[in-house]
Amino acid sequence: MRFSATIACAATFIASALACADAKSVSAVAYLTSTTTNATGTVRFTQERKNAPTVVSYNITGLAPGQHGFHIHQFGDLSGGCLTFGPHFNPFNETHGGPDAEHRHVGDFGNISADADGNALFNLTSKSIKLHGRNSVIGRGIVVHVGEDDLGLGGSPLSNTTGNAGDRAACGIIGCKLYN
Ligand SMILES: [Cu+2]
Repeated sequence: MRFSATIACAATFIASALACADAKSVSAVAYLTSTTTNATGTVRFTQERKNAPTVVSYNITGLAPGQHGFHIHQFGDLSGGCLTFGPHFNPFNETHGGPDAEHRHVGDFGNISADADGNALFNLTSKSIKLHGRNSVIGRGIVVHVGEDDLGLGGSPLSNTTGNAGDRAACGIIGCKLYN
């Protein structure tokens, strides 16, 4: 009984993963949490077809007012909290930059702006974020930082890797959405 339940669970998981990967329109969602700040929120991604831009919408609360670095990081590994999300997602081995820079990590969103109540709510479109293919961001992590990303212009060694955005305020794993 236990064995067959395990098989059924594995089969369901594989079927779900294939459905997510094969759908023409792919949607993903990340729920951001934190063990060190009050920040929480949701980031949603939709790519209508393989070469279409990806629409990203986020609704994050509990931030300090002002600018916060916002990136896709390489891993969706919460075993050590946000710290085990690793560096920025950078499949083309580029230097860190702003969202419109020529040289940038795929995961470089730049900054999000929290209002006086600590809320950050926005929609954007990205040509570099993919939900299809080998550089899909599904399974990777998204992080909002305590500090502002200098977009690679800060003139320090960290500027070219992290943008000096400071500690990780909240993070979430980018997973297949329940219904596409
Ligand atoms: Cu980051």
